[in-house]
Amino acid sequence: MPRTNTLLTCSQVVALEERSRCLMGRCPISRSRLLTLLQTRCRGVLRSHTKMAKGVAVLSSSEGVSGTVLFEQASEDAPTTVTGNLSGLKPGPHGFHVHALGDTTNGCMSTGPHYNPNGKDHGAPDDEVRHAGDLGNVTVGEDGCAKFTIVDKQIPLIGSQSIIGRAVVVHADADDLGKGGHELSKTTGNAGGRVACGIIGFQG
Ligand SMILES: [Cu+2]
Ligand SMILES: [Zn+2]
Repeated sequence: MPRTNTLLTCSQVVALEERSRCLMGRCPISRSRLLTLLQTRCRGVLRSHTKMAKGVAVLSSSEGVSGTVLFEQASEDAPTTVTGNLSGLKPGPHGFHVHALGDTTNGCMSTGPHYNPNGKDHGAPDDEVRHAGDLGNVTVGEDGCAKFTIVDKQIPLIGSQSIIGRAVVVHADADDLGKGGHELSKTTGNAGGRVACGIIGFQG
């Protein structure tokens, strides 16, 4: 039996164990036996990889903006669905991002820059070159409210690039998606002040 190695997945460990059984003359293992082994021995692990992950951010603001943003990721390889309800905003487009830090000690200013684990320039959600946290704009109606759904592949809840513990930020102005020609276009989309933010936490 190989040494337990936390870098191996459960299925890899089972496969290695079966290979060492082989060396001891109890061989060969059939494909169906290996599958049965994986299903019985790795059930908990497999389930943890396929379980729906949920997150939530409750937005608060010193400027009368409030709202809730929900995040759902069905499995590690699935995109994340973001569903939001905001109120108290001026009508029109507003930049909407995941920022790097879940720190609101100095209000939304302490949430850091856009979440950017791959060291890229600011862009639109469907651009190749973008910050992972670039979710574009949300559109606010005449009643000051926005209801939106965004599906995105760069903001996982599961895995090493998880956005849990980071923050969502709503801006005063439109995000120019990196194309406005302003000196801030390639870093923030020149989206103006941070009018509301919330820390993304796990939801049950
Ligand atoms: Cu932002
Ligand atoms: Zn950005």
